[in-house]
Amino acid sequence: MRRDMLKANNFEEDVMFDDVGISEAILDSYGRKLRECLRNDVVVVGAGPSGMTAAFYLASRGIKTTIVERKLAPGGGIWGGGMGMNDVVFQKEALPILKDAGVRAERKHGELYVVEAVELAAALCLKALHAGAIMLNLVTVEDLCVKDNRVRGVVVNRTGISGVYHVDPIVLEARAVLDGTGHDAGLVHFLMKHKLMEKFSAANPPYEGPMDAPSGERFVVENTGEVYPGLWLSGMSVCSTYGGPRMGPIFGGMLLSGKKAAEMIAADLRK
Ligand code: 48F
Repeated sequence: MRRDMLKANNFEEDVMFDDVGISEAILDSYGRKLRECLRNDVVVVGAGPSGMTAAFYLASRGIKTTIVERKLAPGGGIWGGGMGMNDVVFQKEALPILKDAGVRAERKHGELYVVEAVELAAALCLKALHAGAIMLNLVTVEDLCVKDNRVRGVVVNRTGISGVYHVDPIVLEARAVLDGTGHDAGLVHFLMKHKLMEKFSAANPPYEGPMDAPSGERFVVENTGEVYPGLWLSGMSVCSTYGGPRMGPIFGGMLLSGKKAAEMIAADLRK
């Protein structure tokens, strides 16, 4: 019967798929993928430079890692470089990570290297996926699971539904959750709203400091770590949480912070 239908649609006889078959392939594959993401070692929230770097190094160690990204395209703040000029800058300390990711860096000004933003976003994403991380894009983390004073997973909903319709979310369990949500420090805000981070309140929310690239680059790496049992920070969420300076389109600190977060989480999971 299916063959008759294909003929009726003027397909060649050896074409063995139809329109519903395409949908079935997606449902079967996505269903398996989503089920796989229900129980994780690590959920990385945010597919920006720090989150994808962390996911790459975590998955490379065989750690079961899911990346949740609310937007359609992973990459966060990488794509537009500085003011829409799609190049980004690195300091030499980040070169080994660029090498691991297979990204080309051109020496430019003194100690600074310039990298094509689009190449960087694409490479970090591909590396994380090929290392074994699973990416759920178009999925928004709208809360955290906390039990016995420890973060134990994330509460997710489909972007477009989240915050718009009264539709309940589902949960992805994790032994560690990484807040790679960038300037938002979104997961820290969830803990603040639940009054689980006493130093913050609605009147005194976490917020990043003004621009100072050299200090910000140091700050972000130094302060990468666990902010609450089970919740880790990388990238701009570090500065946003602890009031560190922002740094604009220099990305070494983001990658170094992502790698450091991966190493710290891996060590913690081994305990
Ligand atoms: O902002 P973003 O690129 O974070 P990052 O890794 O890097 C910061 C730099 O891009 C740049 C900078 C460098 O000097 O200052 O800004 O710290 O990426 C954060 C990602 O998290 C996603 C968001 O869409 C973005 O892609 N995100 C934010 N909140 C959520 C989220 C959420 N609640 N659920 C899922 N994804």
